[in-house]
Amino acid sequence: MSVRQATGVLELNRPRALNSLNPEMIDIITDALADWRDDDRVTQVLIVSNSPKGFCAGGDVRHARDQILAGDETGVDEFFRTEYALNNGIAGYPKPYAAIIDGVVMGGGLGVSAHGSHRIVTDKAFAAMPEMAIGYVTDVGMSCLFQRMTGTRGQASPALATFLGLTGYRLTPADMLWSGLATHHVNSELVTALIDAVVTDGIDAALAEYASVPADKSALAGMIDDIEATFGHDTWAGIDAALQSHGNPGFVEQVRGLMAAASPSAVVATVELFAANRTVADLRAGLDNEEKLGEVIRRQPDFVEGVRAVLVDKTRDAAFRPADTADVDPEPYRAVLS
Ligand code: QUE
Repeated sequence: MSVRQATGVLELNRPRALNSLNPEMIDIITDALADWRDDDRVTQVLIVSNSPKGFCAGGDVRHARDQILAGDETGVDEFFRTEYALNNGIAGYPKPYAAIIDGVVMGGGLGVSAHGSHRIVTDKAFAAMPEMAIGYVTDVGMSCLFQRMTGTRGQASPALATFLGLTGYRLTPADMLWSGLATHHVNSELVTALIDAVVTDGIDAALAEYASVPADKSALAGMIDDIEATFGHDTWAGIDAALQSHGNPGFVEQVRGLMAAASPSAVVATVELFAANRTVADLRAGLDNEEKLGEVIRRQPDFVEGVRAVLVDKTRDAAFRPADTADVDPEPYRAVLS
């Protein structure tokens, strides 16, 4: 973290773990934003990655798993509480907050970028919320924000939001601009020049000079009719039934493929979360729902098992229990949501 002229610059720099956010990084970002909020010498904030491999892979869920295995569930609760407080602070930040995403951004990485005023993606960027594979729920405010984004499409879609959370679909730069996850696109080779221009000229002037239109069209835009026809339900049972009777087998096959490694409990819980967060008053209330549901789901075996299979052993052979969504009771999840 540094101040360059009037820009507070946050640099994610834990390349060996693809910048996954640990408690120390969350604290450093939180404290820097608090300092700069009332410092008249700082007029804007920029968050970037020092790693050529990407922006940020998510929260440090391996560490969270180790803590749970050591019996410290409440320590993990505290980590997620501070992370979600940071997400909310970014959404309400009184100064421009710009993220430059030049590679992968997932999970917690979206939490420290998507809530900002400027989400700049390069041609190398891609985004996903892959929590279903680790037995966790869509979080860091995205179960709320996804449902409210309008993008160049000009219209919010709760069905699209639920699709993104349940499938972990990888959005391309064109998908991100269309859906509203991104606000601007810049060619990857121009990132260093863009950062210098942000510092010397300000974010908006720099973007007026460097922003461009991505080469590809949004594939997600071509899927929206299928998504609206199937994912606009308040329960997994409703979505599953719509998929079973849907007239486009190619789309259904794509969805089943994307969800093949999903935790059944995580899927059922996440649909309940999206339904609850469709109507919450603000992001903070949406994060409260994620926080409460997260505390329940992290105490079920799928989280430890999913993180093991995806990130520790990397065998992708998670044995989730229950193994079928039909055997998951949504009631304990509903009970903590408001
Ligand atoms: C779901 C997640 C995460 C994930 C994969 C998922 C996540 C996370 C990482 C990750 C990726 C590469 C690393 C690393 C962590 O992957 O939160 O240390 O090198 O941090 O399916 O939520």
